[in-house]
Amino acid sequence: MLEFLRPGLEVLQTEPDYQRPRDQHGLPGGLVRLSPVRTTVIIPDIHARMEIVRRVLDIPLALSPDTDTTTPLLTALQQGRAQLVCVGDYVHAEQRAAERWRLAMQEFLEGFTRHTAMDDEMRESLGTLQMLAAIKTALPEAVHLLKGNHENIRNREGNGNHSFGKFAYEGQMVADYMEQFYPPEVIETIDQFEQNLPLLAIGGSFLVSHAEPSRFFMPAEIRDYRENGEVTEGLTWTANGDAEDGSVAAMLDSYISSDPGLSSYYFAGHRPVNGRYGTRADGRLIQLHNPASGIAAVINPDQQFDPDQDILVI
Ligand SMILES: [Mn+2]
Repeated sequence: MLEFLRPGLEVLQTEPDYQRPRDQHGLPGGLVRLSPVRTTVIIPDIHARMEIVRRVLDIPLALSPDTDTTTPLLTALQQGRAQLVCVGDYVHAEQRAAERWRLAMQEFLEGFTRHTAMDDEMRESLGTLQMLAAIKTALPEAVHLLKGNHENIRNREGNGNHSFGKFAYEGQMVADYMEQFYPPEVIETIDQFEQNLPLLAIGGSFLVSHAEPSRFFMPAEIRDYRENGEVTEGLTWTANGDAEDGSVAAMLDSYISSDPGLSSYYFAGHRPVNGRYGTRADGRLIQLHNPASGIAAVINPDQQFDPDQDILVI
């Protein structure tokens, strides 16, 4: 874990100001400015599905509209022609592992004297983090990992984080498991990695955050997110129906100055949808997280994004 997470953390802590404007203490802030000329691929909640990370890198992109040839995403990232934005929630298997969480819960209650179910969960969760840290380290300016509400290895309460429990006491079980089986240095490095993830990506005609924005946030508030837990909470935890009316429209109108012919969209994960996507906020918020399949949104610069064509099952 340290071999992958330490370099990943180093990259996050030293992101250039043009891409992640620094906060008042000189640390990379909560905003990511994406390249307006690259094709963007947005990946919703991965939730410990390591195979999704592998499949993402193979997504075929049609980078030249005049030919039929496609370029795999990994190649396009390496060539500086594409950028990848992951919306967070890298850890904690969901419904697919409900039975395993039930078994792991029993192991937790017995103090992990047995821990085979939990070992499997942790292999997938930590494995996913490891893969993403490796990709971020290899391609720092082309890959952007946003923070989700599950990125909370110590299961802390406060500064925008909450303890998590859905199929079991996932947050507490992971925190206890880490304390029992990993040295403090590993936990600290993962914690720091998570706390250094940004919250909002700004593209030419779109915005991306983990959850629907709970209200309008000014750029300076998001830049200074480390000091204001309400910003982290408001961009990572918002449930359907909990955002202030007009928050998505206000964000898009304020952050995006696209050409008047193009409609702008706000992309988020967090709340599950059926099929490839769901919409809220008068169709301006596109929700991408389908726990049962791999989803990717592909946005070509200077082309109108069409949810029915440009959201893929991978
Ligand atoms: Mn979430």
